[in-house]
Amino acid sequence: LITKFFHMEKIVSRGIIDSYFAKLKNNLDIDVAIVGGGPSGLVAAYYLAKAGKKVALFDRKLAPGGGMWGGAMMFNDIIVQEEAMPIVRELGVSYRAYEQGTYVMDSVHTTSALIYQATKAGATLFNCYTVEDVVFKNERVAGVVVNWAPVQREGMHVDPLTIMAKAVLDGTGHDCEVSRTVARKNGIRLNTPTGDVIGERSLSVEEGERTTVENTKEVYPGLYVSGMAANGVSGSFRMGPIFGGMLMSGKKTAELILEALQ
Ligand code: 48F
Repeated sequence: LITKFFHMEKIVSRGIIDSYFAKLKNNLDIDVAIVGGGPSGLVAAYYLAKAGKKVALFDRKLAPGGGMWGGAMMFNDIIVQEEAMPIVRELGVSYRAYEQGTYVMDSVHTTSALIYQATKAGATLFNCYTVEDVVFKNERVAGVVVNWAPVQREGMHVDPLTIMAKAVLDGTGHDCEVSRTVARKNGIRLNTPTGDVIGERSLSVEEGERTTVENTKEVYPGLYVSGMAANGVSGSFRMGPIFGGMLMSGKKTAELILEALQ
């Protein structure tokens, strides 16, 4: 019995290390690197993986899902409008019709469904990773520079690694972290009215929802924005706990990237 348990411990450790490093090696050169596992990033990951692309999603949190887990003020329900319901239905999320073409769903159920469907479609999820920079090649964004989130949080001086990708998606939410990093480099102009990250405006539901989808685009060769990052980059409104725009933005990004990769 003692021998059996001794061997089990070795198998557990070796199994995890073998599997994890094979997964990491298999994702060093991919089609799409998604930064941020909020609703828009997860939906983009789902549609890109479903279309057969090699997709990895990086999120600095232990539990990806971004700002959707907590609903509003930790009241764990969200609202989605009719326009986005085809996505909700495709992802198999349970919902209840509410008023005037809106639907209510449990935020924890919805977030976990998005994570499940994205990974089941074939996207690989790397949690506890911070994307601290991008790789530049031939005047294009050509990959992401990654480090352990705790390394960054502790301020440790540890160099990162790189993941090469044909397209990079900034789905980092309100902070627009990847786009800000790119815009800071000398001589770079983003595809926005000022050439820079403009920063989000105050809350306006209809306006914010509409512009989230409109602002979903390639902001620099190889770099796309979705969700709240799309609105932050282009200077549009936030919208609070209505999530249809986030889902539609994720789907639109996937379509734009698929078109570009063809
Ligand atoms: O903010 P977030 O949920 O992204 P989103 O898809 O959705 C926005 C809504 O949740 C909500 C809203 C709708 O009413 O306004 O805010 O735009 O998720 C962003 C994710 O990105 C991760 C972060 O941990 C979060 O899970 N993230 C941010 N910066 C980095 C990052 C980074 N540099 N590296 C890795 N992950």
